[in-house]
Amino acid sequence: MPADFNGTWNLVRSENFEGYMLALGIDFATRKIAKMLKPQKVIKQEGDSFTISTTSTFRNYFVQFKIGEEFEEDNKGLDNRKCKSVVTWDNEKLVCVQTGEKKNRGWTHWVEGDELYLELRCEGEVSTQVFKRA
Ligand code: 1AG
Repeated sequence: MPADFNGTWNLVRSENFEGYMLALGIDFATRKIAKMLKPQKVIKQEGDSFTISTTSTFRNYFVQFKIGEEFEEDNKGLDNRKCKSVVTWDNEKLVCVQTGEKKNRGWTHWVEGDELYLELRCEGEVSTQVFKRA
């Protein structure tokens, strides 16, 4: 029985988002704004189909996928690079591999109690974001 990610989640803390953004080549001014943000995620899960919308006062990001089906991801409003992405289950965790110009790029989502975790990876950098149910 896979984990239930459905719901509205608010960022409560994050680690090394700066390092992750540096690995993606995000400019200084954008990093200064981005690291102050408290984004909200709304996740809709129906079986193996997901939509994840991340909103903030600065930028918004929307991604839609089915487990195991590769899709073109354009990271619009983030680093604007295109990737071929695929999300799979690793037990109760959602694991996304984002193949493109940047090595070792991807993310993992999991739920622990009332918290949603997002680990973001790019090259040698790992950032962790923690969200709580709204
Ligand atoms: C995300 O992906 C994407 C949203 O959660 C934020 C995560 C990383 C940001 C990526 C690169 C930084 C580039 C520019 C910074 C500018 C704005 C930050 C905006 C943050 C709110 C959108 C995982 C997601 C699954 O696909 O949850």
